[in-house]
Amino acid sequence: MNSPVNVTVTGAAGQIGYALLFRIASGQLLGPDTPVSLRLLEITPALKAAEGTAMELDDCAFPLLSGIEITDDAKKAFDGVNIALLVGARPRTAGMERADLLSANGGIFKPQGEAINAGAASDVRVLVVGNPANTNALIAASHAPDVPTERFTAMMRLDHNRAISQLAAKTGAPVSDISKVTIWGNHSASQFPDILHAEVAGKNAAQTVNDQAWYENDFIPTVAKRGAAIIEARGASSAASAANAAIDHVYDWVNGTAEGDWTSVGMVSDGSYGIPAGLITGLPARSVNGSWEIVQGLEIDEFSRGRIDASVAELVGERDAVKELGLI
Ligand code: NAX
Repeated sequence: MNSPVNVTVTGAAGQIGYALLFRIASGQLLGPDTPVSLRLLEITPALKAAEGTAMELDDCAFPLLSGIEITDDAKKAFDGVNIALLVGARPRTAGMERADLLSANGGIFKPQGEAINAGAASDVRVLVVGNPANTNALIAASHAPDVPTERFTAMMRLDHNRAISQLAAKTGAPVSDISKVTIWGNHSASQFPDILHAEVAGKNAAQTVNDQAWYENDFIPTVAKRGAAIIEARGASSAASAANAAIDHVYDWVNGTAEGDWTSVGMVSDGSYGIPAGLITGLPARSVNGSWEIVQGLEIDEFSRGRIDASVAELVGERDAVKELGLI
């Protein structure tokens, strides 16, 4: 048995937190040989609800759960943290302008980045789930100068899993036959789910589907707007599927991506594929020896170029706005 890993979850009393914590404590995040010590960070008014969730975690008697701490103090929450799941964020409310949204989230992700910088373990890995995830990750990373920027990631995995599911449904293949899907750009409606390099049972997906109208008018909007469709149907935003994607992201980061496949990660651009360096953007990535590496050398056709550039332009706009607000 390994020694316990410190896992901090922010927004622990929220709906994703509720779907996520039990899976972490049961061993699905890090595997059956790794005990976890959980830190739950919440805002003061939600501490009581977080305590209720912690009581239920106790009542599961998970053999791998070595401890739970609940706090509203980011410094305490991130002291010694190995895996930080930043789920809590300020949602956009009616009439809220983009600058207000970015500014409210800056007020959350700046101090959390500082607290990670001050106290995290040297191997810390950060996944930002709270929206706008890519830009929130950028804010947190820019306040953690002592932590390599590659350790700050934003969640594109839910979009990635949605794309796999849609492609499987279209081709009639099992999801396990789908590989090499990529979600480029922002975790927003501008994202580009790319099947040009994807494979269905080892054959090129775009050629297997051979239906550009479906790709442009059905697949891409269905994946990109799936979050809104879930809200419409469920009356609440994606929670269990988001928690599942967070588990997948961290599990692969720690244990490596499947042989012959890659996944989609919101990670810092090194300038590959003409995406400005320093932006946190969806990219095709493999986890090698515990670090994400951008998959290189993919051919980008004209259609893909336009879609990638449009989503990247949105990210540049968000980055410029947070720069103007003094948040990075
Ligand atoms: P909830 O509103 O249910 O929960 C959010 C929790 O965060 C609340 O309990 C709140 O008290 C807490 N919180 C707020 N500020 C905090 C702070 N400074 N420190 C600690 N906790 C804080 O939202 P939920 O449905 O759980 O969604 C959480 C976030 O995930 C939202 O921003 C949402 O937009 C985002 N999502 C991101 C996805 C992705 O793929 N990247 C998909 C799912 C989800 O929409």
